Amino acid sequence: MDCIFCKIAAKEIPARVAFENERLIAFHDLFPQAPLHLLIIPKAHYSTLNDVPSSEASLLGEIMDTARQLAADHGMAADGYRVVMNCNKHGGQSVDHIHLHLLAGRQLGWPPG
Ligand code: DGP
Repeated sequence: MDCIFCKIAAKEIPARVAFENERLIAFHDLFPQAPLHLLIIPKAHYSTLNDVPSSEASLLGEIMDTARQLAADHGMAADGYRVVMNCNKHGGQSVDHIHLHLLAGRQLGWPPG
């Protein structure tokens, strides 16, 4: 499959990996929008959030829990952080493999553009 994030998960293309287990991998975004900008992805390919069956809700929970843990590991929990998963065109999704953005380390604006 010609998916850049599958290739990162398979170590076929390099990334700055921050965390990995059997189901997930987290790595630094190539175009960081904050001092800490990680992407947490499942190793299994799901194109968008719409494609994740409810039977895999625990995987979504694990992605969120990993983001929380990584924020804490980087000393960002108390000051705070943002988690975002874009979906399809109106959501601004540009890579068709689900990924949770973890942004931290500066005051983030709201609402997003
Ligand atoms: P989104 O717009 O939500 O689909 O975010 C995709 C993010 O992926 C974007 O912030 C840039 C990042 N990205 C795109 N290609 C690569 C890559 O090859 N390596 C890494 N580390 N990040 C990438």
